[in-house]
Amino acid sequence: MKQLKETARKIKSMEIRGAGRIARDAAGELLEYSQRIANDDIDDFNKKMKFAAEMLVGTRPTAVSLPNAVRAVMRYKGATVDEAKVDIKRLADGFIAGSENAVKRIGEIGARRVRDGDTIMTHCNSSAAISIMAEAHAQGKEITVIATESRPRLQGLLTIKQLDSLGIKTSLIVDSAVRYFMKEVDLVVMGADAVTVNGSVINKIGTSQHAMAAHEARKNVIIAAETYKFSPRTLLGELVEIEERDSGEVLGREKLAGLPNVSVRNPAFDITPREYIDLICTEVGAIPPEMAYVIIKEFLGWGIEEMNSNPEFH
Ligand code: RI2
Repeated sequence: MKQLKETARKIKSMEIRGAGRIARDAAGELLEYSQRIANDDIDDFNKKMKFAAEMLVGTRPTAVSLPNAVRAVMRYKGATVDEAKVDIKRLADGFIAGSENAVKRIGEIGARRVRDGDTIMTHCNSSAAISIMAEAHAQGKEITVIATESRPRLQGLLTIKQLDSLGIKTSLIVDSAVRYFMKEVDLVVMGADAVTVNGSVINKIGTSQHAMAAHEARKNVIIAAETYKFSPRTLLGELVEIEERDSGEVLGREKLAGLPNVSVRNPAFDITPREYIDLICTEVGAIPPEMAYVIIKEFLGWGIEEMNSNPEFH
């Protein structure tokens, strides 16, 4: 229980972050938690697993990869605790390996859209988006990257360090300079925390500004997103909740003291409508955003009939 709580805390505080990593770590935690349950009573075991699943899913509301990963593991079957543990291991290991492969495959597929000499703009810190840039670079294409700081958490600094270690030339810019630099850009590549059934993309706050500026300048926008970032619940008409984080991330609490009329808003994500997205690059292929439904149904395995009869979705 202590370790479960610690993992949940780390996801909430963003020590563990990035939609893909959150999903893999949640699956890994469910596996480890299950193996630590000593009780032989299957009903009690199932109850404990459900409790752990709910705790993990409750940590961050927007990244759909998190409930999708948890759901993938919680599909386990077993008449006894031992059987259940074996099945959980199979499912969790399968999810984690599949996720790692997916990020690699997205790199290979996405790199085909990158030409030698391209300048790529990116936002925040997405391992799937970086996989595309890394693969293009590994193929010998000379690319230059423009990366935004991504306030308030400055994940852009992680991106420039990763790109630098790969030997990719990168410029860091402030978030408000996106439109200013768009004329120098050939391609915008960003990640996703969630993709809805109508092909809208939810990603780090500011993503929609990148996409709109790119659209205005007639530059292509590629979203790098594994299939488990597509949201089955949106098929039932639900909206993806946008996480609003602590205002202290923006200003620091102390700076607000003595300003009784001021508040700070801090949404972590925004929604980019599909008209501003040229391609979503998944591990099963590069698709137009209009094909999001097919991914949810065919590759995530959740059809509307199954969801209607599954209490987890209600
Ligand atoms: P990968 C991150 O969210 C960013 O919004 C990033 O674009 C997205 O997850 C996907 O990241 P946060 O955890 O899965 O920083 O591609 O809030 O690494």
